Amino acid sequence: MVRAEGQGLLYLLQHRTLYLNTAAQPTMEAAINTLVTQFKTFAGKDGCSNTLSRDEFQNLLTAQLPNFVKNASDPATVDQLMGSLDENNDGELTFSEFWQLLGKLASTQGGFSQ
Ligand SMILES: [Ca+2]
Ligand SMILES: [Ca+2]
Repeated sequence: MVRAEGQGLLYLLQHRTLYLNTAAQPTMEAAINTLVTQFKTFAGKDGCSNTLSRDEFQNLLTAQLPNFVKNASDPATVDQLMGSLDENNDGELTFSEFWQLLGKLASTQGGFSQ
């Protein structure tokens, strides 16, 4: 009896792990994880995954946001966008600085006034 209960508990724990790993994650949480993961992937090309350099920013725009950001491959567009987001003008975008772009794109996409 005790053994059976123990096995049942083990099954539940295994099943729960399986659930956490593979079952549907809430859509918004999954979206946030995707944003963070992609930011780190592109930001990490120069070894510092905390910030996007200008080149990393351009690579991210052209690869991940080509339909939402017009002329994402145009250097002048990238420079202008980078300048508008880089609040402390250090030539690098933190996630917080980059996040402003996502907010604007999401607002535009949703038809929300800004
Ligand atoms: Ca970087
Ligand atoms: Ca900055």
